[in-house]
Amino acid sequence: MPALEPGKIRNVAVVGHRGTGKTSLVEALLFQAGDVNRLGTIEAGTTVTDWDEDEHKRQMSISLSLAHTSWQGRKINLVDCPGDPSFQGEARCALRVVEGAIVVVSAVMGVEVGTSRVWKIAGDLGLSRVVAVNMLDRERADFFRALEQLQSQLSPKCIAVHLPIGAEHELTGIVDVLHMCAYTNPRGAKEGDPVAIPDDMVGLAQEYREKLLDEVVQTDEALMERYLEGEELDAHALAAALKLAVTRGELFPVGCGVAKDNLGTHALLDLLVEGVPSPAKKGAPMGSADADTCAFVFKTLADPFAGRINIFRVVKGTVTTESTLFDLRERAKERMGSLLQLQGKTNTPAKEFGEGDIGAVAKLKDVQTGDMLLDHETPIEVPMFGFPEPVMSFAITPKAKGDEDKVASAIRRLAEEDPTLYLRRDPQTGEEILSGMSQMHVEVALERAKRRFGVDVDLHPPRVPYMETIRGQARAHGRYKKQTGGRGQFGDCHIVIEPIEGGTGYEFLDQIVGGVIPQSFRPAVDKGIQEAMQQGELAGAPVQGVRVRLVDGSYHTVDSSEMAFKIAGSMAWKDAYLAASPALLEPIMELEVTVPDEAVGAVNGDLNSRRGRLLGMEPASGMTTVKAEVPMAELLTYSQSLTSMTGGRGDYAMHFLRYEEVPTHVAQKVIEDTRKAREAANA
Ligand SMILES: Nc1nc2c(ncn2[C@@H]2O[C@H](COP(=O)(O)OP(=O)(O)O)[C@@H](O)[C@H]2O)c(=O)[nH]1
Ligand SMILES: [Mg+2]
Repeated sequence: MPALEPGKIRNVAVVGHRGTGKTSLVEALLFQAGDVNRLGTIEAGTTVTDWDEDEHKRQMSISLSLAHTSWQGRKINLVDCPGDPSFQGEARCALRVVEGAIVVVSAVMGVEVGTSRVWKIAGDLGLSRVVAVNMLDRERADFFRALEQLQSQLSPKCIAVHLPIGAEHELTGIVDVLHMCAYTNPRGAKEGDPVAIPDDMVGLAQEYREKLLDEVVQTDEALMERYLEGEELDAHALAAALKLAVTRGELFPVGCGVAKDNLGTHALLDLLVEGVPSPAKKGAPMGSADADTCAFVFKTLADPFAGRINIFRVVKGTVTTESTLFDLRERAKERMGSLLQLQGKTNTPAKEFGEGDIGAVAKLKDVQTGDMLLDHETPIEVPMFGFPEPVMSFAITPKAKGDEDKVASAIRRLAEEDPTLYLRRDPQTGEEILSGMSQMHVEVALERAKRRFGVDVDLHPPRVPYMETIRGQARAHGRYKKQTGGRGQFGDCHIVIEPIEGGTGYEFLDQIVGGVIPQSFRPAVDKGIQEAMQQGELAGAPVQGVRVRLVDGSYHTVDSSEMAFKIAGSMAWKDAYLAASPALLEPIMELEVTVPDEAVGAVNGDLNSRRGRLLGMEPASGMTTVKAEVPMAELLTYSQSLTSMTGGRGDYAMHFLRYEEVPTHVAQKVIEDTRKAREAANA
């Protein structure tokens, strides 16, 4: 079978707030189109796209997962994305390679933090968006209230194309106002052919069809003329105009249903085919490459059986099992010999993937997420994912001593699969720091490391990387003298230390006149001071922002040595440092918290108690973003607090701003704690 033409493909990411039914919806779409015979459930762990052990255990999606189906002769690639902010890196990967997104919202909850977040990302990428209002069967579900929220909070151009018949437990089906028909099949069964709209729904259906028409014709002048001349527009003409408007991001069709019971999937599949652009219509999402064949790897996964699998989107040309492509990052050639078609965890061998299609390949050596594969070696621009910065950091230590290297290499492998996971060694505290999007994110990664690579680690809050500096000037004398028979030791120096404007760095000025210390020993003084500065006298933190002037000293022709001057330097340093008003510095973070309006008071009060300084607040339709500067030391456990203050509806990001002096009463405690820890270590 030859590769599909791009016009016959739809690439759609299924995104939204967590728990809105995305995975259930993908399952239902596959069921409706005949790809699975039984509707799997989250509870039983039997869905196609939540196939991972961790996903079953937590009953939520953790990794993006690929599925595909065919409807009206089109191949629809569905990328089921996790909604939890911990795993938003996955959704960002998926959104890079699709033309369209189904944004799933709950008919009970309406627009949530995760909805707004992903709406914005998809909008920035210029993606066509369809909204699916799910869970119409739940108590307090209200399609029309959700619709209003979509219009006021996301875009006034969210326009209903499907309507519920009844509500909550009296829901009996849905109406498709694009085709003016209805679906009223029994719960959980496959939806059959459309039926006539029930009598008591005809009026409402007509009202919404008019609204739809009004919106659509506004985007198309020719159609507008025909419409104003009183011409009856058929579903075909309407769909064509709708698709154009959706492609250009001028309209956002809103459908509805009950994913868990396979209600609304027939009309939604129709909408994906008729209303969402194909790769041919929209052009490659990552720009065009000056190559005949080009594929972009947007996810690497470690399959327990097939080994490493890379999921890619064909940007240009056709990728076949005969293709040998060049990896731009690795600057190495790879043969695409083991192409796979993925359906959740099930993979079947494939011969080729045409332009615009999404496929997978096993057995590549070094290819990873974010790589571009080309048929020639000329560099081209590779799109950036724009991953969010990690917000939670933990210090990790292996449970078994001596496992450090094994742990680091296991976690590095995981980080290749998940670019929102970072492992680094803090040069200051010496700790291995693992950072991610949340505590859960880091914990999931460690569970995987344990299962796959057999490494077991403990997590601790990381130590805050304090710094020390001086506020004043001081002069001190350091003299090291040991003359007890045989060759002795003699070093003697006078130094002046003072703050450097700007508060960073270190300078050493040699101001010795008349050779009172020979040239050859002066660097030793510098060295001794620099070593001593690694552990400041206040809290054992490195000292920065100091200029040292070596101004005077003396020496002994026989007993002086580099070692003696090093020690003399460090002795002078200690005295000078304590006399120069030393100060403790802490990292200050810029924090951006997005919460429902009603939680703003609690969040601000809490930030206040964390020594935060409010920078501003930006309300945006029901959600407010609070910006503040907060010391890192106060944010080590922020995510748990935010979750409890907002019932899980809050979202935050932070990044390092600068170092600042720790207020006296707090500094005293840090200094005291350090002293106790040192004593305990020495005891
Ligand atoms: N009542 C009801 N429950 C649903 C519906 N769709 C999904 N669920 C349930 O909602 C929960 C979250 O579903 P899931 O598909 O994992 O949501 P996701 O996080 O968006 O992928 C699960 O317990 C599902 O069984 C629906 O239409 N109605
Ligand atoms: Mg899911």
